[in-house]
Amino acid sequence: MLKAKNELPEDLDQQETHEWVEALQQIIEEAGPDRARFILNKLADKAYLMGVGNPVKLTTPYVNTIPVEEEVPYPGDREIERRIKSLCRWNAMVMVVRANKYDDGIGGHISTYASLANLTEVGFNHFFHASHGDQPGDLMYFQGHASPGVYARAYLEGRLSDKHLENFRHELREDPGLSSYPHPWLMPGFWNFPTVSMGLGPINSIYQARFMRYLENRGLIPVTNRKIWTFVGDGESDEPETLGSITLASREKLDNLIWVVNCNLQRLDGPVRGNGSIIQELEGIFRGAGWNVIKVLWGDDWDRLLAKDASGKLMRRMSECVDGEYQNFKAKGGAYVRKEFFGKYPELLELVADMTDQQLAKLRRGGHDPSKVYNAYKRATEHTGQPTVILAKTIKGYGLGEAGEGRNITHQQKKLNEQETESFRAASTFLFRTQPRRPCPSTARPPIASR
Ligand SMILES: Cc1ncc(C[n+]2csc(CCOP(=O)(O)OP(=O)(O)O)c2C)c(N)n1
Repeated sequence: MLKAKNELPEDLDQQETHEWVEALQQIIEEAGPDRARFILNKLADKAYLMGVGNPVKLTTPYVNTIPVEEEVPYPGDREIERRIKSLCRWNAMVMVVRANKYDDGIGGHISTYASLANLTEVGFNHFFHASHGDQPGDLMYFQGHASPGVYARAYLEGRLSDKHLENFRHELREDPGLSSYPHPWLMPGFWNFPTVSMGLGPINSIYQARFMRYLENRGLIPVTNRKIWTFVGDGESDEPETLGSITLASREKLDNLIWVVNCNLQRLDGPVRGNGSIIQELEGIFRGAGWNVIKVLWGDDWDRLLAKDASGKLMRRMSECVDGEYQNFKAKGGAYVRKEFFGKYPELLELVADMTDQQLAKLRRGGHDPSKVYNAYKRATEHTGQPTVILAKTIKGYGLGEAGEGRNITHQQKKLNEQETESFRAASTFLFRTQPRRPCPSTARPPIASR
């Protein structure tokens, strides 16, 4: 059998390890983290000179970057926001399914937005600024094939009509339609940038942030707190354009730039890194390039387990599993998670002895937890001197249940049968239409084009 790439070395002398860790703890308690950092750097230099190689890792353990004690409470109304998000996910899904029902092969994507919904909704509700007063507004680069979700949000805001949604991917019809992917020429006043050719959004966002700094520094535009937000797919990070200019962003200290990598661990036709970890790989790359890195991997239901993890085995297990295994955990249910994830160490089985299989299956990934995402965005917007990348772990096809959560076919999903649609509805909690159909507004002048 193939050996998993993340397998950690065994601790050959636990007593000795314990003494070193205790010594470090003592330094932090008595002299603070700066002193601890100094000593660790000194040790790393010494080790290098003594032929140990470079023992310093660019990656951190496979847990959230922001400790629970440092989180702020979520400021929004979770219930209302959950309803809005559910409606967006549902409307995005039916928009694509409906288009393909009446026009077989018209295309579109369901699962990308299903994984992204929480990441964009927390942003829309709390962080993204439209232009108003002196604030020129943030600039947005969205994952292109998540466009149905952005349309669904605009529909709830009253910016798009029923006809727009019915004519998804039919913008040349007489009635107003919606372009498949973001493009400001096709939908002026709606999309800021064209993004679907993977890699072009990310690299252009760096140039955009750089150019805006250039203009600010020369007094050509006012200095504001305007941000450039870029949503990137983890598969997209393999495009040479995506990572090609990231050192420019850190060299120029572009703290007006925030990237959110939607790490659903899948690309078009399979895992992004089946036998490795895309999140850890990206963390090393971005940290090495001088970016501020924030990992959002686990939802709050894991906090209780991590707090009880006296043996450290939970963190170890989290770090040693590879992405292919994580996809299996999502696709194969709670009993499988108990056996294959927690079952590796007796201490972990004990840790979840009071939980049902259903509860285990529902343990959330960080990218689907509004509070974890809120805290990451808050940190990112307050961070100075560096660009920030948020690595958010999500599930492709979140809410699709049997129809596709964490399955490799998910990307191409455009149709759902009745049973699959019902299970999505149950997961979404709210129905597509809670109100009678509105009459469609006049189509003579699409509202989107006039904004
Ligand atoms: C340059 C380029 N090559 C291929 C495609 C076709 N394509 C659309 S989505 C996709 C996979 C995207 O995977 P990922 O970036 O991980 O995003 P996800 O949908 O999984 O969130 C591909 C290959 C494209 N849009 N652009």
